[in-house]
Amino acid sequence: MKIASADVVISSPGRNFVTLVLKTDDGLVGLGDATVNGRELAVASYLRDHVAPILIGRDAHAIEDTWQYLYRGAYWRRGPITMAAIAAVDVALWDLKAQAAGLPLYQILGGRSRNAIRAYGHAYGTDLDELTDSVRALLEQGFGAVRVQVSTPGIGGGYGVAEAGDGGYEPARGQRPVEEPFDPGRYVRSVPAMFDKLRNTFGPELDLLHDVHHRLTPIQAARLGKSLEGYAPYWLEDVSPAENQAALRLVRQHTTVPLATGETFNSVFDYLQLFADQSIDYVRSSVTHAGGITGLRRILDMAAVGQVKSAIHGPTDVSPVGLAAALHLDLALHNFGIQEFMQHVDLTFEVFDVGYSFANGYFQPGERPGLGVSLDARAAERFPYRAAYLPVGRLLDGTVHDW
Ligand code: KDG
Ligand code: MG
Repeated sequence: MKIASADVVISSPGRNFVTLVLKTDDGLVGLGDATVNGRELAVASYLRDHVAPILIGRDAHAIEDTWQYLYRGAYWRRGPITMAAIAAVDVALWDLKAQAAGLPLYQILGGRSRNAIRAYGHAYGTDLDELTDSVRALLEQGFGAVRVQVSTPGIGGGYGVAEAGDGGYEPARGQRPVEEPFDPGRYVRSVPAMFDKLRNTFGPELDLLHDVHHRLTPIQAARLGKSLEGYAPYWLEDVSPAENQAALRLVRQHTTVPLATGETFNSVFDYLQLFADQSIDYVRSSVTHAGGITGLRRILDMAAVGQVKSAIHGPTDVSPVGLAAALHLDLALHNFGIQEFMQHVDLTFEVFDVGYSFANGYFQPGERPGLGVSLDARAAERFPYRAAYLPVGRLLDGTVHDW
């Protein structure tokens, strides 16, 4: 089974996606997600101009060899664009291998380790009443774990919160980055009030997650963690800028609140210190941004040694192809924790036909051979690329802030 063609499809059914389409000489089609939010065209060029030409004629079964060939062979290792491109090739090859075997991908990855995949949804509000209604709506869909974000009083907006009339939260919005104000002091004071309201309303059973989105210094994060312990959060995510791994050691020394990080990481090397120090509980990398199934499995096997669990990144900027890959891995992994589910809009499914399903808080990857996802190239043409950028945070004095 040889790779006969490699094409890149950029489409925007609701938001931008970059999809690699690999075809084999015996007529199979494999898909990989290469979407890097706000930098889509860079990874599309990397694939089209530098990777596609050297894939043609290669053995489609040689997944590990192709991963190493692209990773080591480029000389310039790691980085979000390189690793998303490698991820797309890797996932498309796993898709092909499983289709060639006539099996759903999770079977090739070792088979089922659990009956179903527990997922958390996103709730948000511009105030606590709106947030409470949003949590209630997710409970009605069967979620037992919910990420909760609320606007900071006196500041407004905020990470993970849609303004009225936005039609749902989408982090990349704007032909230029939207600039959003942030005040760490007010924010750190407001989060315990949010947890207090939600625990009083929904009781102790509901798993509540909160994403700080890299915005605190280590000591601010430590104080936030301590102030939330009585509310038993499921986790605090990305409490401080993720590239400073030592920061999390400091946070860990001060609080027993579980910590999650890694959605911006792309390699096992990003986690070395975190694992050695035992300073995190959950790995947040996506299949799409961490070198595919091959790259992410390397990270998660290392995580397992320290009882660290998976929490694969699943925002809307991970396409249905990237989400399907995550679900097959989730079902097969032993150290699975939870899967993020930020729901794609209906328009997205005019381009992607998916075999996975969600009911009562749990996913199934489905039994179709391979990933179980197909792409309608004709439909994709109806949704051309639209520039959309992630927001930039600014402190109240105008300084650009971590976001
Ligand atoms: O592209 C950025 C998004 O993926 C990010 O804002 C989502 O933080 C995020 C999450 O936890 O899903
Ligand atoms: Mg996050």
